Amino acid sequence: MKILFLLLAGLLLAPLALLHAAGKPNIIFILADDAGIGDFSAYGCKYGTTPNIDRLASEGMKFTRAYSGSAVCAPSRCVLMTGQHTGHALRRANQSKIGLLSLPPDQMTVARLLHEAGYATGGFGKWGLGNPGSTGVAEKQGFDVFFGYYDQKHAHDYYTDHLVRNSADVLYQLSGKETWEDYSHTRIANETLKFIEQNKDRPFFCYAAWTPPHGDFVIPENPVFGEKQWPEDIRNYAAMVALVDRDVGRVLQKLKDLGIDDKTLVIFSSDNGANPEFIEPLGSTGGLRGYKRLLYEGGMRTPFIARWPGNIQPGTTSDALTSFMDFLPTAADLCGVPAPKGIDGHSIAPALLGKGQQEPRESLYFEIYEPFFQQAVRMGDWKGYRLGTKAPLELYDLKADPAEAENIAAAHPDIVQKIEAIMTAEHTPSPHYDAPEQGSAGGPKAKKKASLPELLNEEKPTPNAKH
Ligand SMILES: [Ca+2]
Repeated sequence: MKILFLLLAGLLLAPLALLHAAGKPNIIFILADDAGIGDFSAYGCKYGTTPNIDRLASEGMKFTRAYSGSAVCAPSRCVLMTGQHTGHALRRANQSKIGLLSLPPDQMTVARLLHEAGYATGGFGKWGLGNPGSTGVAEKQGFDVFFGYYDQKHAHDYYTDHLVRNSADVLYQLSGKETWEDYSHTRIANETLKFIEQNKDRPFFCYAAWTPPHGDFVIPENPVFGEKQWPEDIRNYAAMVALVDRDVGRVLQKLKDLGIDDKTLVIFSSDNGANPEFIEPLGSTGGLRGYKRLLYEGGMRTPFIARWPGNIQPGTTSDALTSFMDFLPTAADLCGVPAPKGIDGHSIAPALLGKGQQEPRESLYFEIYEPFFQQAVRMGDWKGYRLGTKAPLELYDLKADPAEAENIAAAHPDIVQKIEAIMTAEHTPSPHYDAPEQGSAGGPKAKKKASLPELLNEEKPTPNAKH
């Protein structure tokens, strides 16, 4: 009887233990909000250093041709969670004709997939894919726990009197002063570390969707950039990037302290490109054209670094063409479960681990309905961009012209035709947005934005882009 009991107990415990025994990693995805590729020294930052993120790169793999899911928050996060690109995904702008769109109850997400594979799942920071009361809340989308902001507007407030845990408000007595204790990121980073510690003995997925350096541009103290003669927003933004880096360091230290370094894949990235006000003073878009909301490179080319000691070769670089849609199938691959049907991404585990054959990628497709309908395709070194569906396609050779300065469409009608065909094939109509032919529009807020000529006039592309 005793032996039978031990056998049964062993069988019950086996799946969790086996996951680690088989080399299936904990997965920590740290997502900065609105940070540009030029904000990080691993990608050539001009104004400061991010030593902990540099360490991720020197101990792991840095991707040089990685893209976020979109050029604004909600669609980018939707792509990350669902593995579908923005031609198929529910969220294709922050807003829609009918307001906020919540993920439906039957949505497959990376959190649900990992949860069903036996992982503990926790999210910390900004969710943005369903507010409390909707079907889209994180705890109905595969997370055991989500702590932070469910609502994107709420996430602007760093000195808030409440955060949200699994749809319930967590109330705080604020001191009325701008202290680290009252600063929301302090609470969110601490909860991130606590989750890692609590789940150290079992496989876990930690989605650290931290809110800095997204505005409001406020921080309790600014020892690094406080003396700079920059406008306050610029100084604070730079300090918020440094804060993200500091807390990447805290996560790495925690993994070391817990002895789970070699069981843990850490990925660092940002959800979309930088805002235009940080281009000139800081070079936050890394010399690329465009910025947040535009499907030029500066709006969506993203830092993407992955570290898994003993499994990812340290100090390596990958030029694999990848975007956030690849995260779900990669996670599925690493934990040994089949990727769901109906997704657009593919696993980049072969590139990460240097094992097997990485499936080549012909092209990446993007669309966005904010502030105007735009489409973009990356195909090899080619980049096609189109405003609306009627405007002529702009074509750039990113190898020769990384800043997308010279439109060479007229010289390459065959490439233009190929890219237009991809745009037609990958776009599916959505009932939640105005028809692309109308040239706009992610809902009432987006319609109040500046016109595109005004937006483009703010651009200051520089010809010496390296990424
Ligand atoms: Ca964002």
